[in-house]
Amino acid sequence: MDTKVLVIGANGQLGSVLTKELQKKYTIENVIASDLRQNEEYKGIFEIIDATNKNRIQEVVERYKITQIYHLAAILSAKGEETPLATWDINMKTLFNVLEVSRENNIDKVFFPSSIAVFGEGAPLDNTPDNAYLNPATVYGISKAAGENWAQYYFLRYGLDVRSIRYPGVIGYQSLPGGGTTDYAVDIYHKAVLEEEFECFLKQDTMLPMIFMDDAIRATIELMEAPKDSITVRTSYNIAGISFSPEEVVSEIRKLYPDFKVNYKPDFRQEIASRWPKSIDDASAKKEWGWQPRYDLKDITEIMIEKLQKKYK
Ligand code: AKB
Repeated sequence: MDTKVLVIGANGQLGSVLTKELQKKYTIENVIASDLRQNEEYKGIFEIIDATNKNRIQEVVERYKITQIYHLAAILSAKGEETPLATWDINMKTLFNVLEVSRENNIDKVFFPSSIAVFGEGAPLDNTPDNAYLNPATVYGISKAAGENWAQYYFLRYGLDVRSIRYPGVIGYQSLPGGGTTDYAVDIYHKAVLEEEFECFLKQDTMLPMIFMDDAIRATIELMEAPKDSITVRTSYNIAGISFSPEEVVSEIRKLYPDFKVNYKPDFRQEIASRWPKSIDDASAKKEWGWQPRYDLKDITEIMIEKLQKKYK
């Protein structure tokens, strides 16, 4: 039987890029993109799905005989703090709907993205291991930590093959993030290329784990392709790209834009960032499914600037 993929949250930062990569892999007819709103620019099959509505997910799964679901819809760390209870409801309800529809329809594989936001003060800040203590301080982090455990529960209890990665901040030129604490690391490149001043909501020395979009997408597909019995972590895998602080990105950018100006105005997102790891230990992902990042800060900066220069020309 053909692999038929449903991507929920396909208009988002990761979803919009992942969907195209999945189309390359499985062909355009075998990938169904979905989100709350139609994406006029999208080339391929698109369905409007509000993932809080289980029946709607069921309809699409039945109609296209879906075999894999990537559930990318969620409210992120900074945005989630505006409405904590609504964020919990949305992040959990959508996950339960996906897990239940997947169980009821014998879906082959499910992808659930987790995040470095699952870590809090109880975890070491440097080289944080997969199995560190989880006491997240944002509602987004709490929902991801709970989600990871539910992913494992569905695997152990029902044999549902749910796979998950804890993403660091994702940096790409193709799409914009929305509502995250790591978003500055994308916005800063847009401002540099537009030759505008950048106001940074984190302190200059705030080190956070980040990953280039191409690495993040490749990691996702590699994990989903890995043989089932090579996967021992059924909560979520740490993956690391690189770690850097705002002042380090600024100094890379200034190699190309020497007059680039930045003001540091830390806000509530500084509090969130200061509880997150500075760097991640991803030894299990490397050992079990061969994960290896390819891009460092210099590569990322060169590619971001080159691509955004073309975009804004
Ligand atoms: C956020 O900043 O909330 C996200 C994440 C690290 O999960 N980018």
